[in-house]
Amino acid sequence: ASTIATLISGAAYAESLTVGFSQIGSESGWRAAETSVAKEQAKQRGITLKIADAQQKQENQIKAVRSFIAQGVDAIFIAPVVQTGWEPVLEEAKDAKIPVFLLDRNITAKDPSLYMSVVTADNVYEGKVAGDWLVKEMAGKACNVVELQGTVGASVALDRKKGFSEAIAGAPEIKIIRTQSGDFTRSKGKEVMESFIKAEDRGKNICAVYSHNDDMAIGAIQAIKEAGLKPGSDIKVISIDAVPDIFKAMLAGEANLTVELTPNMAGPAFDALIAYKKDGTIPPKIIQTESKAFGPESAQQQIDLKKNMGY
Ligand code: GYE
Repeated sequence: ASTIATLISGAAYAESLTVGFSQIGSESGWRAAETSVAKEQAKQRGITLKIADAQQKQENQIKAVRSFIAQGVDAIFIAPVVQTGWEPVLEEAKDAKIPVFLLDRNITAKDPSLYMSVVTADNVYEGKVAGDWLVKEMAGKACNVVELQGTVGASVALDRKKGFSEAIAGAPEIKIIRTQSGDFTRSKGKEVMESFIKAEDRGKNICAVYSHNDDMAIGAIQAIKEAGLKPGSDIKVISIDAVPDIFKAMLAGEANLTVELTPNMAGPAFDALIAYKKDGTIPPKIIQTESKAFGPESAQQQIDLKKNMGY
């Protein structure tokens, strides 16, 4: 009975909460899903969620956070587009005693008390999983890799690069021959891949593309096909997120591996916030989500599973 009473009072408490969420934009399928899952998770708990779309700009995010402070929200969620430059506005939130949760990307702040927790995957590990797969797949054969990086200055881009580089460090036959940002979008991924193909003997000198997200990989697949090569075999395609479209590409034999990232970043943050507001429970600094690799053999199952995950 006491559990039920706690649940009810927790739910009743949540109903009085208003959270402001400064979202980056909708550059990828994963991010669009994160936004819809956030709405869904808020609704389930009776929380009022206000979302501001920053259209990829940190200055818009800072404005949104200031406006949430002025509105006196109970908490602020930020998906920080880049990792630096947050201190001043976070000081303002702290002065206003509004707890801040970071979703899916991290920041570099000297004072960790500027935010309560970050809900994120281990992004270095994600890159490592991708690199380990390629090392195993090549089994000692040479492989020239081109890399599509995420948004310049984003923690996830730096981490995913680092993890992959670490994984291939012990395999000198695997080399990153070109690397450039495709800003996490399909169109940029395609454009950058086209330039890689042009520069590398019409793509014949490329053995694999490692993309920091699935959307850029999908753009790259298009570029590979237009160059008359077969993605998935002539050029292997490895990426991160596990959005339904990359599994569709796997079913067509055009992609090889993705590392899953849950779009439910808001749910754990809401739960931590409710516990904190109720009795002062301090959540862990990092609330870490799982990372699992999937290949073509699980593609259909993953497409079915993702149907009710905001995609
Ligand atoms: O992988 C990518 C997105 O920050 C973890 O941002 C997130 C990344 C995600 O746009 O698709």
